[in-house]
Amino acid sequence: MAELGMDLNRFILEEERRYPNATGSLSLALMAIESAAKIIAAHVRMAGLADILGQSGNRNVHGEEVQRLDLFSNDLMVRHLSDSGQFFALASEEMEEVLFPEKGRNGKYIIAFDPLDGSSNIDVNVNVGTIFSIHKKVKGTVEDFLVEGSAQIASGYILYGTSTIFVYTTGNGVNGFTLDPSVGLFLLSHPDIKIPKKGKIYSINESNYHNWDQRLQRYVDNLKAKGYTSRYAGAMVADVHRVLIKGGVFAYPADTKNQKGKLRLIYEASPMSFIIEQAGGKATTGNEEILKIKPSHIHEKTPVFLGSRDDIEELLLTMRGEVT
Ligand code: P6P
Repeated sequence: MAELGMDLNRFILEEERRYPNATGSLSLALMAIESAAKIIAAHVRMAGLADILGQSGNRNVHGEEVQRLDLFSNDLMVRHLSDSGQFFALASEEMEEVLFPEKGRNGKYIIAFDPLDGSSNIDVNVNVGTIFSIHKKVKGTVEDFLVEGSAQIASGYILYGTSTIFVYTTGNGVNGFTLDPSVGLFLLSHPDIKIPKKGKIYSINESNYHNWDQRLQRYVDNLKAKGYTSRYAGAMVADVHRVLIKGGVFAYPADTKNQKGKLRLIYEASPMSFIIEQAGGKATTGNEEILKIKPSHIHEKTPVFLGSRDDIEELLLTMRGEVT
């Protein structure tokens, strides 16, 4: 059993030892993400001083204004993941096409990531995060990304907040590691995370209320009547981490403005759903399990409802008209 304070690298290696046939490739893959995360954390902490605030003048595939720290974080992730040699292909929110790094030609894995999720929070010093999803390389083409989220080998996120926490799963539960900047190590702070069966928090952008399906409006109205409180940071990593720790529900639904919602499946919804389900929660589009969706392209969007089992089950009953 891992003890509190164990550093992430030792934890990764101890997990590897549980698999006699492990080659160490996944360990090296995770450690490459860890290294990039430490550097991103240092730059996020310095964002106000390092003159890398403000708009880069670029726009990403979704036409969204790209912050310079987004570009920096994406370039850093690409460099560390490529240099590790463990990844045959990289897909990123900030890159229109999949990248096949020269050094990764023998890589066993592929990785999809959002290098700096919630980047609109950068300039106002509110939480941002990095999200990653690791799959096996199969055909060695873009199609390797177009598989169900349930096939993920590992997924996780790094939340750059009051402290920096690295949360991940390889399908054997969820563990969280908090960065001790004085020694530059992620230390086990949240062993074997389990999401509360039911919460008292809902996290959704209510400015879209009038664009929602009326059954969703009814669900949220009922939560208020039951005394749930609203919390919304506008960064998926921060809002989902809160639900993971305290319970409740996070939602980014489809609406009349966004027919498929706003969040991207392979590098936002799918990795976060894997974490939530590994911690005992549920993740759905409102019609199907998120981890069962087979994407048709790497930037595909999906509605997202995830969180405590009882809360999501009640949401599903309401959306199906079985609860009024
Ligand atoms: P809205 C951040 O831009 C993001 O992609 C997610 O991190 C977050 O959950 C969502 O968009 C916030 O969107 O429309 O509420 O600002």
